[in-house]
Amino acid sequence: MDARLEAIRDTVLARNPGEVEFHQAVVEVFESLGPVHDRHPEFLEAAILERLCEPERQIIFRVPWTDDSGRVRINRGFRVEFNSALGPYKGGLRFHPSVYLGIVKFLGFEQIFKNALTGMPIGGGKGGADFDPRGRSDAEVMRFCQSFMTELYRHIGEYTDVPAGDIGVGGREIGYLFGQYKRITNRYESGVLTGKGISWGGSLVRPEATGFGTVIFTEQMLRTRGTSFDGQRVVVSGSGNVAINAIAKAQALGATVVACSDSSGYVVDEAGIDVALLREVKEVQRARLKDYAERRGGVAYVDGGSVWDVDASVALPCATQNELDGGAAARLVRGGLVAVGEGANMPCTRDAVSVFQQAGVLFGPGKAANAGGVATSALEMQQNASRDSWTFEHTEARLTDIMVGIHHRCAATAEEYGEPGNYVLGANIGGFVKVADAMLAQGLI
Ligand code: NDP
Ligand code: 2IT
Repeated sequence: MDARLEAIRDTVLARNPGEVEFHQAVVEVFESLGPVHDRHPEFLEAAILERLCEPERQIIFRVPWTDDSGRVRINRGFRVEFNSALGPYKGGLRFHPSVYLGIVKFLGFEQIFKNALTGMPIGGGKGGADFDPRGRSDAEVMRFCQSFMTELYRHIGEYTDVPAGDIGVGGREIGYLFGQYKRITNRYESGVLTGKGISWGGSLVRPEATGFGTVIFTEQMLRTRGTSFDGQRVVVSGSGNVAINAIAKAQALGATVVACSDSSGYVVDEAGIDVALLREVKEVQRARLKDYAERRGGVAYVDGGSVWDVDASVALPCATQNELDGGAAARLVRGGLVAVGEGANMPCTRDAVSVFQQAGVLFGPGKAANAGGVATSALEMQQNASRDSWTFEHTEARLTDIMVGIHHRCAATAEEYGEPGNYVLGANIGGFVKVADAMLAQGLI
Protein backbone atom coordinates (compact mmCIF):
# COMPACT_ATOMS: atom_id res chain seq x y z
CA MET A 1 0.00 0.00 0.00
CA ASP A 2 1.05 3.59 -0.71
CA ALA A 3 2.98 4.96 2.31
CA ARG A 4 0.87 8.17 2.51
CA LEU A 5 -2.26 6.04 2.70
CA GLU A 6 -0.77 3.63 5.25
CA ALA A 7 -0.56 6.37 7.84
CA ILE A 8 -4.19 7.34 7.29
CA ARG A 9 -5.22 3.66 7.41
CA ASP A 10 -3.45 3.17 10.74
CA THR A 11 -5.29 6.11 12.24
CA VAL A 12 -8.64 4.86 10.97
CA LEU A 13 -8.01 1.37 12.38
CA ALA A 14 -6.91 2.74 15.76
CA ARG A 15 -9.93 5.07 15.98
CA ASN A 16 -12.35 2.18 15.39
CA PRO A 17 -11.11 -0.64 17.59
CA GLY A 18 -12.62 -4.10 17.21
CA GLU A 19 -14.61 -3.28 14.07
CA VAL A 20 -12.91 -5.98 12.00
CA GLU A 21 -15.30 -5.97 9.04
CA PHE A 22 -15.04 -2.18 8.76
CA HIS A 23 -11.23 -2.46 8.87
CA GLN A 24 -11.31 -5.07 6.10
CA ALA A 25 -13.48 -2.90 3.85
CA VAL A 26 -11.32 0.19 4.43
CA VAL A 27 -8.02 -1.63 3.79
CA GLU A 28 -9.33 -3.15 0.57
CA VAL A 29 -10.31 0.28 -0.77
CA PHE A 30 -7.07 1.95 0.36
CA GLU A 31 -5.04 -0.69 -1.47
CA SER A 32 -6.52 0.55 -4.75
CA LEU A 33 -6.14 4.28 -4.19
CA GLY A 34 -2.38 5.00 -4.33
CA PRO A 35 -2.32 5.88 -8.04
CA VAL A 36 -5.32 8.23 -7.66
CA HIS A 37 -3.46 10.26 -5.06
CA ASP A 38 -0.44 10.57 -7.38
CA ARG A 39 -2.72 12.22 -9.92
CA HIS A 40 -4.79 14.19 -7.42
CA PRO A 41 -2.67 15.55 -4.55
CA GLU A 42 -5.58 17.90 -3.81
CA PHE A 43 -7.49 14.92 -2.37
CA LEU A 44 -4.76 14.44 0.25
CA GLU A 45 -4.60 18.16 1.06
CA ALA A 46 -8.35 18.24 1.65
CA ALA A 47 -8.16 15.09 3.83
CA ILE A 48 -10.78 13.40 1.66
CA LEU A 49 -9.88 9.90 2.88
CA GLU A 50 -9.95 10.83 6.56
CA ARG A 51 -13.35 12.44 6.05
CA LEU A 52 -14.68 9.51 4.02
CA CYS A 53 -13.81 7.06 6.79
CA GLU A 54 -15.60 9.08 9.47
CA PRO A 55 -19.38 8.73 9.11
CA GLU A 56 -21.24 12.03 8.97
CA ARG A 57 -23.59 10.76 11.69
CA GLN A 58 -24.05 7.51 13.65
CA ILE A 59 -27.21 6.69 15.55
CA ILE A 60 -27.46 3.81 18.02
CA PHE A 61 -30.72 3.26 19.84
CA ARG A 62 -32.68 0.93 22.11
CA VAL A 63 -35.47 -1.08 20.51
CA PRO A 64 -37.86 -2.42 23.17
CA TRP A 65 -40.68 -4.78 22.16
CA THR A 66 -42.75 -7.60 23.60
CA ASP A 67 -42.78 -11.14 22.29
CA ASP A 68 -45.94 -13.21 21.91
CA SER A 69 -45.71 -14.45 25.48
CA GLY A 70 -45.68 -10.88 26.77
CA ARG A 71 -42.00 -10.93 27.70
CA VAL A 72 -40.07 -7.68 27.19
CA ARG A 73 -37.18 -7.92 24.73
CA ILE A 74 -34.47 -5.37 24.05
CA ASN A 75 -32.47 -5.05 20.83
CA ARG A 76 -29.97 -2.52 19.59
CA GLY A 77 -30.78 -0.48 16.49
CA PHE A 78 -28.31 1.32 14.22
CA ARG A 79 -28.30 3.82 11.40
CA VAL A 80 -24.94 5.02 10.11
CA GLU A 81 -25.30 8.01 7.78
CA PHE A 82 -21.94 7.74 6.11
CA ASN A 83 -21.67 10.17 3.23
CA SER A 84 -24.10 12.57 1.54
CA ALA A 85 -21.84 14.11 -1.13
CA LEU A 86 -23.89 12.66 -4.00
CA GLY A 87 -27.39 12.56 -2.53
CA PRO A 88 -29.44 11.54 0.50
CA TYR A 89 -27.96 8.66 2.50
CA LYS A 90 -29.15 5.43 0.88
CA GLY A 91 -28.70 1.84 1.93
CA GLY A 92 -30.46 -1.10 3.49
CA LEU A 93 -31.40 -2.26 6.97
CA ARG A 94 -30.12 -5.64 8.17
CA PHE A 95 -31.88 -7.63 10.90
CA HIS A 96 -29.57 -10.44 12.00
CA PRO A 97 -28.19 -11.47 15.42
CA SER A 98 -24.62 -10.79 14.24
CA VAL A 99 -25.29 -7.08 13.59
CA TYR A 100 -23.06 -4.63 15.51
CA LEU A 101 -21.48 -1.30 14.67
CA GLY A 102 -18.54 -2.84 12.76
CA ILE A 103 -20.86 -4.64 10.33
CA VAL A 104 -23.11 -1.63 9.81
CA LYS A 105 -20.03 0.55 9.15
CA PHE A 106 -18.46 -1.86 6.66
CA LEU A 107 -21.74 -2.01 4.78
CA GLY A 108 -22.22 1.76 4.92
CA PHE A 109 -18.66 2.42 3.77
CA GLU A 110 -18.98 0.07 0.78
CA GLN A 111 -22.34 1.61 -0.03
CA ILE A 112 -20.74 5.01 -0.67
CA PHE A 113 -18.69 3.66 -3.57
CA LYS A 114 -21.39 1.32 -4.85
CA ASN A 115 -23.95 4.10 -4.99
CA ALA A 116 -21.48 6.40 -6.76
CA LEU A 117 -20.86 3.71 -9.39
CA THR A 118 -24.57 3.49 -10.23
CA GLY A 119 -24.46 7.06 -11.52
CA MET A 120 -27.62 7.84 -9.51
CA PRO A 121 -27.88 10.76 -7.03
CA ILE A 122 -27.57 8.75 -3.80
CA GLY A 123 -25.18 8.98 -0.86
CA GLY A 124 -24.18 6.06 1.37
CA GLY A 125 -25.68 4.74 4.60
CA LYS A 126 -26.68 1.51 6.30
CA GLY A 127 -28.56 0.37 9.37
CA GLY A 128 -30.15 -2.52 11.13
CA ALA A 129 -30.50 -4.32 14.41
CA ASP A 130 -29.22 -7.40 16.22
CA PHE A 131 -32.79 -8.76 16.04
CA ASP A 132 -33.19 -12.35 14.86
CA PRO A 133 -36.37 -12.68 12.78
CA ARG A 134 -35.95 -16.47 12.52
CA GLY A 135 -38.80 -18.24 14.27
CA ARG A 136 -40.62 -15.00 15.11
CA SER A 137 -44.32 -14.66 14.34
CA ASP A 138 -45.65 -11.97 12.00
CA ALA A 139 -47.03 -10.13 15.02
CA GLU A 140 -43.63 -10.13 16.72
CA VAL A 141 -41.90 -8.89 13.58
CA MET A 142 -44.51 -6.14 13.29
CA ARG A 143 -44.06 -4.99 16.87
CA PHE A 144 -40.31 -5.01 16.44
CA CYS A 145 -40.50 -2.97 13.21
CA GLN A 146 -42.89 -0.47 14.80
CA SER A 147 -40.59 0.03 17.77
CA PHE A 148 -37.54 0.34 15.49
CA MET A 149 -39.28 3.01 13.38
CA THR A 150 -40.49 4.89 16.45
CA GLU A 151 -36.87 6.00 16.89
CA LEU A 152 -35.67 5.87 13.28
CA TYR A 153 -38.41 8.13 11.84
CA ARG A 154 -36.83 11.32 13.20
CA HIS A 155 -33.60 10.65 11.29
CA ILE A 156 -34.89 9.69 7.83
CA GLY A 157 -36.80 11.32 4.97
CA GLU A 158 -37.02 11.54 1.22
CA TYR A 159 -34.32 14.26 1.14
CA THR A 160 -32.31 13.01 4.13
CA ASP A 161 -31.90 9.27 4.39
CA VAL A 162 -33.77 6.51 2.54
CA PRO A 163 -33.47 2.98 3.99
CA ALA A 164 -34.41 -0.27 2.22
CA GLY A 165 -33.98 -4.01 2.87
CA ASP A 166 -30.96 -6.25 3.38
CA ILE A 167 -30.54 -9.57 5.22
CA GLY A 168 -33.68 -10.28 7.25
CA VAL A 169 -35.53 -7.26 5.87
CA GLY A 170 -37.81 -7.85 2.88
CA GLY A 171 -41.21 -6.70 1.70
CA ARG A 172 -43.01 -7.67 4.93
CA GLU A 173 -40.66 -5.65 7.14
CA ILE A 174 -40.62 -2.63 4.80
CA GLY A 175 -44.44 -2.67 4.96
CA TYR A 176 -44.51 -2.54 8.76
CA LEU A 177 -41.78 0.12 8.82
CA PHE A 178 -43.56 2.28 6.23
CA GLY A 179 -46.89 1.99 8.04
CA GLN A 180 -45.37 3.17 11.31
CA TYR A 181 -43.52 6.05 9.62
CA LYS A 182 -46.77 7.18 8.00
CA ARG A 183 -48.65 6.92 11.26
CA ILE A 184 -46.11 8.88 13.31
CA THR A 185 -45.51 11.63 10.75
CA ASN A 186 -48.99 11.79 9.20
CA ARG A 187 -47.27 11.99 5.80
CA TYR A 188 -47.62 9.62 2.85
CA GLU A 189 -43.98 10.17 2.00
CA SER A 190 -43.43 7.36 -0.50
CA GLY A 191 -39.77 8.22 -1.12
CA VAL A 192 -38.72 7.64 2.50
CA LEU A 193 -38.21 3.88 2.05
CA THR A 194 -37.63 1.64 -0.97
CA GLY A 195 -38.53 -1.96 -1.53
CA LYS A 196 -42.20 -1.12 -0.95
CA GLY A 197 -45.07 -3.26 -2.19
CA ILE A 198 -46.14 -2.64 -5.75
CA SER A 199 -49.61 -1.33 -4.86
CA TRP A 200 -48.27 1.28 -2.40
CA GLY A 201 -45.35 2.97 -4.10
CA GLY A 202 -42.97 0.11 -4.84
CA SER A 203 -41.20 -0.47 -8.14
CA LEU A 204 -41.51 -3.47 -10.38
CA VAL A 205 -38.15 -5.30 -10.67
CA ARG A 206 -36.90 -4.04 -7.26
CA PRO A 207 -37.38 -7.51 -5.66
CA GLU A 208 -35.43 -9.16 -8.48
CA ALA A 209 -32.93 -6.36 -9.06
CA THR A 210 -29.92 -7.36 -6.97
CA GLY A 211 -29.78 -10.97 -8.18
CA PHE A 212 -30.62 -10.03 -11.78
CA GLY A 213 -28.03 -7.26 -11.71
CA THR A 214 -25.33 -9.56 -10.38
CA VAL A 215 -25.91 -11.95 -13.26
CA ILE A 216 -26.02 -9.12 -15.81
CA PHE A 217 -22.69 -7.78 -14.49
CA THR A 218 -21.13 -11.25 -14.52
CA GLU A 219 -22.39 -11.83 -18.06
CA GLN A 220 -20.59 -8.65 -19.11
CA MET A 221 -17.37 -9.96 -17.56
CA LEU A 222 -17.79 -13.31 -19.34
CA ARG A 223 -18.27 -11.52 -22.64
CA THR A 224 -14.81 -9.95 -22.35
CA ARG A 225 -13.54 -13.55 -22.72
CA GLY A 226 -15.91 -14.38 -25.55
CA THR A 227 -18.23 -16.53 -23.40
CA SER A 228 -21.59 -16.09 -21.64
CA PHE A 229 -23.79 -17.77 -19.02
CA ASP A 230 -25.09 -20.18 -21.62
CA GLY A 231 -23.93 -23.68 -20.70
CA GLN A 232 -22.14 -22.65 -17.48
CA ARG A 233 -22.30 -24.77 -14.34
CA VAL A 234 -23.12 -22.33 -11.54
CA VAL A 235 -23.03 -22.53 -7.75
CA VAL A 236 -24.86 -19.87 -5.71
CA SER A 237 -24.60 -19.46 -1.95
CA GLY A 238 -27.60 -18.37 0.09
CA SER A 239 -31.25 -18.89 -0.76
CA GLY A 240 -32.66 -15.50 0.12
CA ASN A 241 -33.70 -12.56 -2.02
CA VAL A 242 -30.41 -12.08 -3.87
CA ALA A 243 -29.65 -15.78 -4.33
CA ILE A 244 -33.08 -16.78 -5.65
CA ASN A 245 -33.16 -14.04 -8.24
CA ALA A 246 -29.56 -14.69 -9.30
CA ILE A 247 -30.48 -18.36 -9.80
CA ALA A 248 -33.54 -17.39 -11.85
CA LYS A 249 -31.60 -15.03 -14.11
CA ALA A 250 -28.59 -17.33 -14.59
CA GLN A 251 -30.90 -20.16 -15.64
CA ALA A 252 -32.88 -17.84 -17.93
CA LEU A 253 -29.56 -17.15 -19.68
CA GLY A 254 -28.93 -20.85 -20.22
CA ALA A 255 -26.83 -21.81 -17.20
CA THR A 256 -27.52 -24.70 -14.83
CA VAL A 257 -27.41 -23.74 -11.17
CA VAL A 258 -26.45 -26.98 -9.47
CA ALA A 259 -26.25 -25.89 -5.82
CA CYS A 260 -27.38 -23.28 -3.30
CA SER A 261 -27.30 -23.01 0.50
CA ASP A 262 -28.64 -21.51 3.69
CA SER A 263 -26.89 -21.19 7.05
CA SER A 264 -27.80 -24.80 7.91
CA GLY A 265 -26.58 -26.64 4.81
CA TYR A 266 -26.66 -26.88 1.04
CA VAL A 267 -28.45 -28.71 -1.69
CA VAL A 268 -26.93 -30.23 -4.84
CA ASP A 269 -29.50 -30.40 -7.61
CA GLU A 270 -27.72 -31.53 -10.77
CA ALA A 271 -30.80 -30.97 -12.96
CA GLY A 272 -30.81 -27.30 -12.01
CA ILE A 273 -32.55 -25.65 -9.06
CA ASP A 274 -36.36 -25.53 -9.42
CA VAL A 275 -36.82 -21.80 -8.88
CA ALA A 276 -40.61 -21.90 -8.54
CA LEU A 277 -40.35 -24.50 -5.78
CA LEU A 278 -37.50 -22.63 -4.08
CA ARG A 279 -39.60 -19.42 -4.06
CA GLU A 280 -42.58 -21.30 -2.64
CA VAL A 281 -40.50 -22.87 0.16
CA LYS A 282 -38.41 -19.82 1.07
CA GLU A 283 -40.60 -16.81 0.24
CA VAL A 284 -44.11 -18.10 0.86
CA GLN A 285 -43.62 -20.70 3.58
CA ARG A 286 -40.48 -19.10 5.08
CA ALA A 287 -39.16 -22.64 5.48
CA ARG A 288 -35.63 -24.04 5.15
CA LEU A 289 -33.60 -25.34 2.24
CA LYS A 290 -33.85 -28.80 3.76
CA ASP A 291 -37.60 -28.59 3.08
CA TYR A 292 -36.86 -27.72 -0.56
CA ALA A 293 -34.68 -30.84 -0.82
CA GLU A 294 -37.40 -33.03 0.71
CA ARG A 295 -40.13 -31.69 -1.57
CA ARG A 296 -37.98 -31.76 -4.70
CA GLY A 297 -36.82 -35.35 -4.14
CA GLY A 298 -33.85 -37.02 -5.79
CA VAL A 299 -31.41 -34.30 -4.76
CA ALA A 300 -28.62 -34.33 -2.20
CA TYR A 301 -28.96 -32.21 0.95
CA VAL A 302 -25.74 -31.74 2.92
CA ASP A 303 -26.21 -30.72 6.53
CA GLY A 304 -23.53 -28.15 7.44
CA GLY A 305 -20.46 -28.15 5.21
CA SER A 306 -19.63 -25.64 2.52
CA VAL A 307 -21.43 -25.13 -0.77
CA TRP A 308 -18.01 -24.15 -2.19
CA ASP A 309 -17.07 -27.86 -2.14
CA VAL A 310 -19.25 -28.18 -5.26
CA ASP A 311 -17.31 -27.62 -8.51
CA ALA A 312 -18.56 -24.87 -10.80
CA SER A 313 -17.44 -22.71 -13.70
CA VAL A 314 -19.20 -19.65 -12.23
CA ALA A 315 -19.61 -18.90 -8.51
CA LEU A 316 -22.11 -16.34 -7.23
CA PRO A 317 -21.73 -15.83 -3.46
CA CYS A 318 -25.06 -14.31 -2.39
CA ALA A 319 -25.29 -14.99 1.38
CA THR A 320 -23.09 -12.91 3.67
CA GLN A 321 -19.66 -11.42 4.39
CA ASN A 322 -16.53 -13.60 4.53
CA GLU A 323 -18.37 -16.78 3.53
CA LEU A 324 -15.74 -17.78 0.93
CA ASP A 325 -12.14 -17.98 2.16
CA GLY A 326 -8.78 -18.64 0.52
CA GLY A 327 -9.05 -22.43 0.90
CA ALA A 328 -12.47 -22.51 -0.73
CA ALA A 329 -11.22 -20.23 -3.49
CA ALA A 330 -8.27 -22.54 -4.24
CA ARG A 331 -10.62 -25.54 -4.37
CA LEU A 332 -12.96 -23.76 -6.77
CA VAL A 333 -10.05 -22.78 -9.02
CA ARG A 334 -8.89 -26.41 -9.14
CA GLY A 335 -12.45 -27.37 -10.09
CA GLY A 336 -12.39 -25.19 -13.21
CA LEU A 337 -13.79 -21.87 -12.05
CA VAL A 338 -13.75 -19.03 -14.61
CA ALA A 339 -15.79 -16.24 -12.97
CA VAL A 340 -17.06 -14.96 -9.62
CA GLY A 341 -19.78 -12.30 -9.20
CA GLU A 342 -20.36 -11.10 -5.64
CA GLY A 343 -24.11 -10.80 -5.06
CA ALA A 344 -23.50 -10.39 -1.33
CA ASN A 345 -21.45 -7.63 0.28
CA MET A 346 -17.80 -8.67 0.85
CA PRO A 347 -18.52 -12.43 0.74
CA CYS A 348 -14.96 -13.25 -0.37
CA THR A 349 -12.13 -12.79 2.10
CA ARG A 350 -9.09 -10.83 0.95
CA ASP A 351 -7.20 -14.15 0.61
CA ALA A 352 -9.93 -15.52 -1.63
CA VAL A 353 -9.83 -12.43 -3.85
CA SER A 354 -6.05 -12.79 -4.25
CA VAL A 355 -6.41 -16.46 -5.17
CA PHE A 356 -8.98 -15.60 -7.85
CA GLN A 357 -6.97 -12.72 -9.25
CA GLN A 358 -3.72 -14.70 -9.36
CA ALA A 359 -5.49 -17.57 -11.14
CA GLY A 360 -6.89 -15.21 -13.76
CA VAL A 361 -10.49 -15.82 -12.67
CA LEU A 362 -12.85 -12.95 -13.59
CA PHE A 363 -13.78 -11.33 -10.28
CA GLY A 364 -16.64 -8.83 -9.91
CA PRO A 365 -16.60 -7.19 -6.44
CA GLY A 366 -19.91 -6.63 -4.65
CA LYS A 367 -19.80 -2.87 -4.80
CA ALA A 368 -20.06 -3.18 -8.59
CA ALA A 369 -21.74 -6.56 -9.14
CA ASN A 370 -24.58 -6.19 -6.61
CA ALA A 371 -25.31 -2.50 -7.26
CA GLY A 372 -28.48 -3.35 -9.23
CA GLY A 373 -30.54 -3.48 -6.03
CA VAL A 374 -29.74 0.00 -4.85
CA ALA A 375 -29.85 1.34 -8.40
CA THR A 376 -33.42 0.07 -8.75
CA SER A 377 -34.18 1.62 -5.37
CA ALA A 378 -33.11 4.91 -6.92
CA LEU A 379 -35.49 4.17 -9.82
CA GLU A 380 -38.22 3.58 -7.22
CA MET A 381 -37.40 7.01 -5.73
CA GLN A 382 -37.70 8.55 -9.21
CA GLN A 383 -41.11 6.96 -9.71
CA ASN A 384 -42.22 8.15 -6.25
CA ALA A 385 -41.03 11.71 -6.93
CA SER A 386 -42.97 11.86 -10.19
CA ARG A 387 -45.96 9.88 -8.82
CA ASP A 388 -45.52 7.50 -11.71
CA SER A 389 -45.05 3.75 -12.07
CA TRP A 390 -43.16 2.13 -14.87
CA THR A 391 -43.64 -1.23 -16.60
CA PHE A 392 -41.54 -4.27 -15.79
CA GLU A 393 -39.92 -4.12 -19.24
CA HIS A 394 -38.97 -0.45 -18.99
CA THR A 395 -37.58 -0.84 -15.48
CA GLU A 396 -35.61 -3.97 -16.35
CA ALA A 397 -34.17 -2.21 -19.39
CA ARG A 398 -33.03 0.66 -17.13
CA LEU A 399 -31.46 -1.85 -14.72
CA THR A 400 -29.65 -3.58 -17.59
CA ASP A 401 -28.31 -0.25 -18.90
CA ILE A 402 -27.10 0.67 -15.43
CA MET A 403 -25.29 -2.66 -14.91
CA VAL A 404 -23.70 -2.53 -18.35
CA GLY A 405 -22.64 1.05 -17.54
CA ILE A 406 -21.09 0.02 -14.21
CA HIS A 407 -19.20 -2.80 -15.91
CA HIS A 408 -17.92 -0.39 -18.53
CA ARG A 409 -16.87 2.20 -15.92
CA CYS A 410 -14.98 -0.40 -13.87
CA ALA A 411 -13.28 -1.92 -16.91
CA ALA A 412 -12.34 1.47 -18.39
CA THR A 413 -10.99 2.75 -15.07
CA ALA A 414 -8.91 -0.41 -14.53
CA GLU A 415 -7.49 0.04 -18.02
CA GLU A 416 -6.80 3.74 -17.48
CA TYR A 417 -4.82 2.90 -14.34
CA GLY A 418 -2.79 0.19 -16.08
CA GLU A 419 -4.49 -2.92 -14.65
CA PRO A 420 -6.91 -4.15 -17.33
CA GLY A 421 -9.40 -6.72 -16.00
CA ASN A 422 -8.92 -5.68 -12.36
CA TYR A 423 -12.52 -4.91 -11.45
CA VAL A 424 -11.63 -4.38 -7.78
CA LEU A 425 -9.33 -1.50 -8.71
CA GLY A 426 -11.81 -0.19 -11.28
CA ALA A 427 -14.72 -0.18 -8.84
CA ASN A 428 -12.78 1.37 -5.98
CA ILE A 429 -11.20 4.13 -8.06
CA GLY A 430 -14.30 4.75 -10.17
CA GLY A 431 -16.52 5.17 -7.10
CA PHE A 432 -13.94 7.10 -5.08
CA VAL A 433 -13.10 9.78 -7.65
CA LYS A 434 -16.74 10.69 -8.13
CA VAL A 435 -17.35 11.10 -4.40
CA ALA A 436 -14.01 12.87 -3.81
CA ASP A 437 -14.71 15.43 -6.55
CA ALA A 438 -18.12 16.20 -5.05
CA MET A 439 -16.66 16.50 -1.55
CA LEU A 440 -14.00 18.92 -2.78
CA ALA A 441 -16.60 21.04 -4.55
CA GLN A 442 -18.81 21.19 -1.44
CA GLY A 443 -16.07 22.51 0.87
CA LEU A 444 -14.93 21.40 4.29
CA ILE A 445 -18.00 19.85 5.87
P1 NDP B 1 -31.94 -12.61 2.80
O1 NDP B 1 -32.20 -12.40 4.24
O2 NDP B 1 -33.06 -12.60 1.84
O3 NDP B 1 -31.12 -13.97 2.57
C1 NDP B 1 -29.90 -14.20 3.18
C2 NDP B 1 -29.42 -15.58 2.81
O4 NDP B 1 -28.07 -15.71 3.25
C3 NDP B 1 -30.21 -16.68 3.49
O5 NDP B 1 -30.19 -17.82 2.68
C4 NDP B 1 -29.41 -16.90 4.76
O6 NDP B 1 -29.57 -18.20 5.31
C5 NDP B 1 -27.99 -16.72 4.27
N1 NDP B 1 -27.16 -16.21 5.37
C6 NDP B 1 -27.32 -15.05 6.05
N2 NDP B 1 -26.42 -14.92 7.02
C7 NDP B 1 -25.68 -16.03 6.97
C8 NDP B 1 -24.59 -16.49 7.73
N3 NDP B 1 -24.08 -15.76 8.75
N4 NDP B 1 -24.07 -17.67 7.37
C9 NDP B 1 -24.57 -18.37 6.34
N5 NDP B 1 -25.61 -18.00 5.60
C10 NDP B 1 -26.16 -16.84 5.91
O7 NDP B 1 -30.87 -11.47 2.41
P2 NDP B 1 -30.48 -10.92 0.97
O8 NDP B 1 -30.60 -11.99 -0.05
O9 NDP B 1 -31.20 -9.64 0.79
O10 NDP B 1 -28.94 -10.55 1.19
C11 NDP B 1 -27.89 -11.46 0.90
C12 NDP B 1 -26.61 -10.67 0.69
O11 NDP B 1 -26.77 -9.74 -0.40
C13 NDP B 1 -26.15 -9.81 1.88
O12 NDP B 1 -24.74 -9.77 1.89
C14 NDP B 1 -26.68 -8.43 1.52
O13 NDP B 1 -25.94 -7.42 2.17
C15 NDP B 1 -26.44 -8.43 0.03
N6 NDP B 1 -27.20 -7.46 -0.75
C16 NDP B 1 -28.56 -7.42 -0.68
C17 NDP B 1 -29.25 -6.52 -1.46
C18 NDP B 1 -30.74 -6.49 -1.49
O14 NDP B 1 -31.28 -5.74 -2.30
N7 NDP B 1 -31.44 -7.29 -0.69
C19 NDP B 1 -28.56 -5.56 -2.31
C20 NDP B 1 -27.12 -5.75 -2.38
C21 NDP B 1 -26.50 -6.66 -1.60
P3 NDP B 1 -30.48 -18.39 6.61
O15 NDP B 1 -31.87 -18.24 6.14
O16 NDP B 1 -30.13 -19.76 7.07
O17 NDP B 1 -30.06 -17.32 7.59
O1 2IT C 1 -26.43 -3.61 -0.02
C1 2IT C 1 -27.29 -3.02 -0.70
O2 2IT C 1 -26.98 -2.36 -1.70
C2 2IT C 1 -28.69 -3.14 -0.30
N1 2IT C 1 -28.99 -3.84 0.66
C3 2IT C 1 -29.75 -2.38 -1.04
C4 2IT C 1 -29.83 -0.95 -0.55
C5 2IT C 1 -30.97 -0.14 -1.11
O3 2IT C 1 -31.08 1.00 -0.64
O4 2IT C 1 -31.72 -0.59 -1.98
